Amino acid sequence: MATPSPIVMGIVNVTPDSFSDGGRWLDPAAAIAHGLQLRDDGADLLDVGGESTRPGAAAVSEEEERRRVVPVVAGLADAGARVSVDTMKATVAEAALDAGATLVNDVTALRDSAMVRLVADRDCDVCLVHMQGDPRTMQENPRYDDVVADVAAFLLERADAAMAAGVRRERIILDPGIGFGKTVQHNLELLDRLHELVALGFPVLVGTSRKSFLGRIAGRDTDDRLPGTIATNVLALARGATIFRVHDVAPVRDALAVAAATLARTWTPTPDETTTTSRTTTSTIPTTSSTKAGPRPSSPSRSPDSPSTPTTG
Ligand code: HH2
Repeated sequence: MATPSPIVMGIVNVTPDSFSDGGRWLDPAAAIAHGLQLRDDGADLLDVGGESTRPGAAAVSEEEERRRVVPVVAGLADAGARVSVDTMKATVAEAALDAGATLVNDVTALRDSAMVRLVADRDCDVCLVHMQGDPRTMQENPRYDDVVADVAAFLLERADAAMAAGVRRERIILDPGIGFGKTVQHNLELLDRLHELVALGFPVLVGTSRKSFLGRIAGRDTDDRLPGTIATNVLALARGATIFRVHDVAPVRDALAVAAATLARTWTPTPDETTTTSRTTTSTIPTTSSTKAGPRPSSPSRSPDSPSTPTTG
């Protein structure tokens, strides 16, 4: 099975309280400069959010969220960047689409009927994210029968509902919602069996960047979770994920390019090398589709006392 080349989504949080970079890009000019830096670092897409989804984050009014997000979306879109808006509110999504966003990233998977209508009417891309509960309560003892089967059933049901409301199939992206109502064990299970979600037939987005389960495993604080972020994104690529939502674009982009070349067993020399070598290649990384994904070796059985405490972030 072939999957498209990795698409890197750079995170632009215009919030005072996001779990890893809250307050750093609250000023619109700083947020736009940061987004453009991420684009220069290799982001294909910039995800602008004005409300933190971390457990315990303060609720944000529609007006305040629009005030944070719209100038940044407009500034990035005017500079030619491809922009998505990370919001649960239809009015914010609408204002962001008006300002130039082309993708709605909704961690509630279009729970609000106004959001479904908006996405169908505007014929924009949409990311449907799995979350158990809501951001305030989601980490309070999350439970599943089989986390992968439960998440797959939910995402398929939401995709069907969206299509029934007029959203075109090719507009839909699925996301298992790493950290959204999941224990460490749930996150690991979802990542290791990600190919089961890829098999649903929609592009899959993963968001592991700097999340707390990486810190729990490696014993690292938020700022020191890049190695775990890279490891999980590379593993997700090998299982067929297409879009990678990250804070640290440049290193993840490099890791994904090398991983994709390895999986495809082919690569494209940089322009410098083209002038000094006569090497020929059969595909372009990252713009062609040749990554191998799909069935993978069976994993070792988990010990019954694996970490299962709910995590945040
Ligand atoms: N994770 C976060 C926010 N939005 N969207 C998708 N599609 N997938 C994710 O995994 C995802 C997401 C949380 O990360 P971050 O934006 O860095 O933090 P915060 O919600 O605190 O702003």
